[in-house]
Amino acid sequence: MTSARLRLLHRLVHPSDRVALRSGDRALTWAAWGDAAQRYAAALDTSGVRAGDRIAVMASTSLELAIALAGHHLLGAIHVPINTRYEAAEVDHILRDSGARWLLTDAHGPLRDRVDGFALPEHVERVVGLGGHAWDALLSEPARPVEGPASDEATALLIYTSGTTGRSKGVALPFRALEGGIGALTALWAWTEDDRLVLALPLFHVHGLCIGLHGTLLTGNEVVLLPRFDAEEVLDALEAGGSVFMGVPTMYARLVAALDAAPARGPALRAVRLFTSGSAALSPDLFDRFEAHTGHRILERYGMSETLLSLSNPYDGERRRGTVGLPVPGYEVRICQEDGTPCAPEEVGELEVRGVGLLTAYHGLPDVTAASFRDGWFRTGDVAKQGADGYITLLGRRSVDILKCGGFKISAREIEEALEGLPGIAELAVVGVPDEEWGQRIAAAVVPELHGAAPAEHWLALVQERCRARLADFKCVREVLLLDALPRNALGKVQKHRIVPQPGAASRD
Ligand code: MLC
Ligand code: AMP
Repeated sequence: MTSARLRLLHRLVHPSDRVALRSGDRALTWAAWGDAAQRYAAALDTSGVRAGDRIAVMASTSLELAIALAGHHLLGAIHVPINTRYEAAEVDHILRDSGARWLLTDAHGPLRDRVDGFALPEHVERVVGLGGHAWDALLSEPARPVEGPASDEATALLIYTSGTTGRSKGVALPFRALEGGIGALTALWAWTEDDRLVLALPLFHVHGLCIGLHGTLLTGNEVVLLPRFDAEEVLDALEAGGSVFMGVPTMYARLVAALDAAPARGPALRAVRLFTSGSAALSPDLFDRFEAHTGHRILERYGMSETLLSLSNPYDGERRRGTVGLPVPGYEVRICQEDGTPCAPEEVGELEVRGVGLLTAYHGLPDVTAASFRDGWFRTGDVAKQGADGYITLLGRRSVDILKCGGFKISAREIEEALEGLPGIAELAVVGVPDEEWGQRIAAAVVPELHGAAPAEHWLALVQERCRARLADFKCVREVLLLDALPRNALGKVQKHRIVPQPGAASRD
């Protein structure tokens, strides 16, 4: 019996001359991907990096990033992706918490300039620019077999995700989850070697990284890597022979806007085999408008960094708009009341998941890990209901402190902490306002010390200046709601659900 890790990587060690990856006008065959990854893994080994050591990767999408990922898996070094939009404090936390030994980044350009401005913790021994001189030197090492971990429970990825507290947590995903969970999903979606995936998702979250690159490793399809999402470029790549596209709803909103502007492009997309959506709720309106343009019913599915993809609409059966479908093979789900009693059909409760794709632990947080499970079931924090026919509908999150903007998970508490101590502000609470394009828009409810002292624009400018200095751009407050006091319950707890305007309601100022 081979291990999950070897099954995940088998196409790299028994390679072919078919194209695996494309980026701009460059292409890499399976043979070239496998050779480069083996050279890099050998060079890591020679440098003293061992299985279980952490390598942080804060780098733009590129062929080199895919080589690095595969090299890490060959050796069993843990790949720690970092959002390329993060600022110094956010990166510092991940580097320290993971204890990363190396940091891979871009060889040059704006991201590299930003990284060069960071003060790195001492345990980061090397910073390597992908595609630069140091990288070339590593890849000049002759390929040789390196011994990776045999256990399916060895950690392959440490993915940082926001929680209800300010600090992000590292989700340890083992080879078992990647091979089993993603393998089941790609089989369900009938991915084959003949598919060409158009991948414009970032490669630091499970949506782009795990389904996109690990799905490709398992299936042997071709990937067109796009460095960023641009609706026109995605349409071009699909028209040029792409067969699968995966996106977050904000991307579909932009694709529909592009098709509204150029409806003649819609029929060409009928040749595409599959469109999937996830990471945030796809509105029924968007689903319908996309179908009207292209004839495609988007396959919506549900996942989490901690569980990978546990629910999916069927590939062959009915793709029901507004639902996330049925359990992926290898997963079980249940919906429970607060005390753990299973809900009846149509009754609303918390979604719990168990199965092949689950994390082993939150890195270094045994108590938090234990508290996230109930009787072996992972508590997702998502609120859902299940119809009598099994289809599951998501209704939101238990915590108002977790926001999703453009598919990025954001902690309201982290933003509140960054905004502490601003002059003239007595109280402040961060909330998500429903937004058609972004899912949620970040707003700050502000109670000034002196009422009427300044208009909302003043507070917005103040708050945004602080956001820009301390947080990634996508966590920036977009709107200020001026209040006389924050609504509180009898115990003094802020009741954010009383602040958030409902869809269609006028925003307050
Ligand atoms: C940004 N803008 C906003 C905004 N966010 N305006 C209003 N509300 C918001 N929330 C503004 C910016 O200030 C900017 O304005 C302009 O919109 C463009 O913003 P941007 O952030 O630069 O856009 P872009 O780079 O195009 O990013 C959009 C996106 C990106 C959809 C491509 O958000 C993205 O890549 N999302 C994917 C995230 C992802 O992969 N999630 C998966 C998590 S895994 P200006 O004026 O500055 O130009 C997971 C599990 C699972 O969830 O199930 O998959
Ligand atoms: P992340 O922690 O970034 O992996 O985000 C996981 C969260 O994204 C889930 O807990 C859900 O709240 C949300 N999510 C993922 N897919 C969907 C979907 N199809 N519909 C609604 N929310 C989703």
